[in-house]
Amino acid sequence: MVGRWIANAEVAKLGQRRWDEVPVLSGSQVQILPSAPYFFQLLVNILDNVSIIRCLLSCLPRANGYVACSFGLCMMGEEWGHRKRARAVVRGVSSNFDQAISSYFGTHTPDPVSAREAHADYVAALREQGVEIVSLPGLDEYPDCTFVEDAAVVVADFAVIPVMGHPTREGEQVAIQELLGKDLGLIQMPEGATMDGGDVVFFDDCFLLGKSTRTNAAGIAFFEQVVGDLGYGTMTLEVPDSTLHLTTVCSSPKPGMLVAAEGHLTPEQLAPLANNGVEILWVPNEEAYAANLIGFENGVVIISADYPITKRIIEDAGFTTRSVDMAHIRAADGSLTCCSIFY
Ligand code: CIR
Repeated sequence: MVGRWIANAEVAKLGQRRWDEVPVLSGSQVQILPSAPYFFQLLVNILDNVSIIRCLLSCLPRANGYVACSFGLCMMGEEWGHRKRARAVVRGVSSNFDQAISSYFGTHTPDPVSAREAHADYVAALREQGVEIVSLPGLDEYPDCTFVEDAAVVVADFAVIPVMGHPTREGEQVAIQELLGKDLGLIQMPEGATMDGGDVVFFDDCFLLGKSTRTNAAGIAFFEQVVGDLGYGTMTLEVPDSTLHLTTVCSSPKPGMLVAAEGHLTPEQLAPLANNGVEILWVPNEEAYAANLIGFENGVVIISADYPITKRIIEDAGFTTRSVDMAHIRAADGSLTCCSIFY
């Protein structure tokens, strides 16, 4: 049934009227959905109208001009149940990692050998937390392939396959799509829309979405509709051009809590969340890179090594930290969350 909701989302985006003609990707195949019974069509229409109202409300102008919120988003709680930590897709470092794109945090030429060592420790840190690792081989022809987060976004039992925002990275998605398609339904973003998974922060009942140089308005609109039909809210944040992705400077160590980097995001932008009871830990601009971390239900947070202020902030908040030296991953603008897709 849920798959049909997704089909309906695509109908609206693609301008098609016959919902049973909409292709939904599953594995490497395209399936044509069967006709729906009348009562289900009725239900879909009602949901559609709810979606339209939500959409209209999200278009209301905001005083600070930065934030657009979906209606009814983010019932913040301490509930871990929505977060997936059982398995993670990771991918080896390309032998051509020295040609990876590096325009933000990267300050020196990426080195494949050192990056492989860092990646191995990263994978070890995930395994220590009981995560089952599903590892794909690195690809010579895709220097950035280790940053799998950008290639797919898991939403409940589905994976949204975005049109990635940098053209050199497009082919990275093929193997990831095939792999995730074995366990999840696949939803392909239409051409014209762009999004990198790095612009999506899952926050339990809602998704925080970064509008960035990689993620455009159409990408956000498509994603909003897909997750809205699955019962999630969204909140869009303007990512400054000085910042690659939203996850680069914002992550969530546990439900109800965000870590954000000063100088990249502002308290005004996050005020709708803070006003809703979300606790926000700010890390100073000079440690902005460390705002990207991975939390686990047992209170362990994987953090990047050598950011002492952030380490103290996280530990003072009651977490136990596990540091990974990310310097050689950072050289290609990659952070902790970029190297995995949890599902
Ligand atoms: C890129 O520019 O696409 C890669 N060099 C870095 C991608 C990092 N991914 C992420 O923040 N999610």
